[in-house]
Amino acid sequence: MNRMFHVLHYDTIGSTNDEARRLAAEGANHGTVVHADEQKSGRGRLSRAWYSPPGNLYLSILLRLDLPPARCAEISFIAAVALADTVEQLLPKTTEIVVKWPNDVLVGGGKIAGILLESADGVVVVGIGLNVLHAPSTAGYLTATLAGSGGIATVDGARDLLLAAFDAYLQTWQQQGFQPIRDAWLARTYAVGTVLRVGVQGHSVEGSFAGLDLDGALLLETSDGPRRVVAGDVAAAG
Ligand code: BT5
Repeated sequence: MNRMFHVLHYDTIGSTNDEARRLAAEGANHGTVVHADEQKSGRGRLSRAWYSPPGNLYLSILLRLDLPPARCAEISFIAAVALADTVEQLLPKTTEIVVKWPNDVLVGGGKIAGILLESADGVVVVGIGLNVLHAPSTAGYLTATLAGSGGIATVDGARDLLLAAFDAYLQTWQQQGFQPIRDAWLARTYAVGTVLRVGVQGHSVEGSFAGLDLDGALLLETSDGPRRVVAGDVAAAG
């Protein structure tokens, strides 16, 4: 087990992010990890639900980083590249693994993991769900699991790989800043020029992918000129 983290294990929980935030309010240390076998009210972004039956990985990492709020988003890219590395280690070498802005990891085009970053009172909680055995079948939306993609993985094995990768990227980030994380993320995402459709506050913006800004914002080249997107969902690529 990784030295940086102190893992608290729960059988069933509402949401690991809620428990991590509760523990943070009680003064829990940097590096506390809440890991649950199952969540009854797992959350995605924007109050969406996260399908959380037993058999997958659900955890939240509590970080005390003394970070200006504007830099918090960088942590979700640390989580994304750590997840992508973890998945890569557990799947056949030829598997297509792509990170999708802002916080998804796709295997063969299906969403295998999600990241929910929350921050309050100097604490950042990094919630991560990784599908090991189960994924929801959702109309018009591809999902993936490690087992269904040819992987051999236990939940605890995936957790330990993920925490080790997260720790390594976190250290790199603390020593060298966002640049190497941004580079690692860019190496795993769409080619520059790929046409993306992005949902931004209820409407759709289309443009070609032009990279990631220095703060993690998505850069698009649209028919109206360059555009920065700080929050939204990439709906389609190709
Ligand atoms: C996310 O939200 O992708 C963030 C998910 C974070 C879940 C972790 S689990 C541990 C921690 N504790 C929590 O309570 N949450 C975190 P978003 O980008 O909004 O995507 C949510 C959408 O993904 C849903 O609306 C569904 O369409 C889809 N979805 C739900 N469950 C899924 C699953 N297990 N696998 C793939 N897609 C899923």
